Amino acid sequence: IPPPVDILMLKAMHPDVMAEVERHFTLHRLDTTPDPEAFLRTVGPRLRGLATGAQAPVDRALLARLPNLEIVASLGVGYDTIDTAAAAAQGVVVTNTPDVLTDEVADLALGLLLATVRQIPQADRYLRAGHWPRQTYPLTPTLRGRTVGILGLGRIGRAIARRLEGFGVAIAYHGRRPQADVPYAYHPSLLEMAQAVDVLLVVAPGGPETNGLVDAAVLEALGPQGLVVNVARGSVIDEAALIAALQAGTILGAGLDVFAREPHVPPELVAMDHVVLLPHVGSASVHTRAAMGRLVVDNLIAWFDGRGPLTPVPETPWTAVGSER
Ligand code: 8YV
Repeated sequence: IPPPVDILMLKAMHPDVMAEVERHFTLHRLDTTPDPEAFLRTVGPRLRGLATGAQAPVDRALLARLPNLEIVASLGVGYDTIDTAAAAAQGVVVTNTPDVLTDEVADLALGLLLATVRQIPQADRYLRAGHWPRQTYPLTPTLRGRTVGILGLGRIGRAIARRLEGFGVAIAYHGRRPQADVPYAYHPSLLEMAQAVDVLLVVAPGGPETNGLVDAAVLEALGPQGLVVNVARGSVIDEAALIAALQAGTILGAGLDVFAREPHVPPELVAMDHVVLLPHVGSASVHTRAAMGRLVVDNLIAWFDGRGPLTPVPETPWTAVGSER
């Protein structure tokens, strides 16, 4: 029987994920090792797999310390913190956890949109503060009559659009290319879409290609009734421009699940009452996080059983036969 495969974890993951990894492999934790430098020097060359949550970056420097690494199994659909080019160059396959979180994130996006436009958290705070007996809550803006523009019509964007169909709003989208099989209006330019809609729902992946895509001009084009909802990555929006637009009333409000420098949330946002702020909880239900964790472990098991990765990312295409345990 070959010795168990050595797997590295950068930070603690969900206890169930860690238990499952330990059931099949030898688990090493970088965050609890007293001398990470010495650990990487001595154990680094033995490590063949890496399991990670998206928060801990997997960069070129780290990959270089793991010369015999075969697979990075990442928890989450987004993998902008992983240097996939460096991984590909090193022959390392990267996997993410698509599909299993699509409906959960889409549900949250709709909840956040409704919370933002109808001021649900604000109304809750109003009631708890005891204001209701003195005065009814002020009338709110509405979703009625709006056109929602989806930035990034991928798996999650489509799931959001399907839900929006039930809400009776007009739907438009922007992405790199039009998609033949959807009935929604395609805008080749984000700026032009922003002019045509009054809700901008951000679902595009993070990374250099989308960095700061939603800038001051796009926000201004949304107009004074405009709402921004972001369930993707904080980096897709120019956060300073968003704060300025919210302060100036260039747009009406925002619902944000993600921020540029998590878990840091700019105090300017916290101070404003016309924004709804969530601590990156899009996929964070017990049910969905369990499914995501399962898929991380299943990717590792499949790979080391020689079956190849289950859900490799396109940047590290997998063609050869996987490694055997
Ligand atoms: C998680 C996410 O918060 O899937 C993603 O891209 O942002 C979330 O599901 C994160 O990946 C967990 O580490």
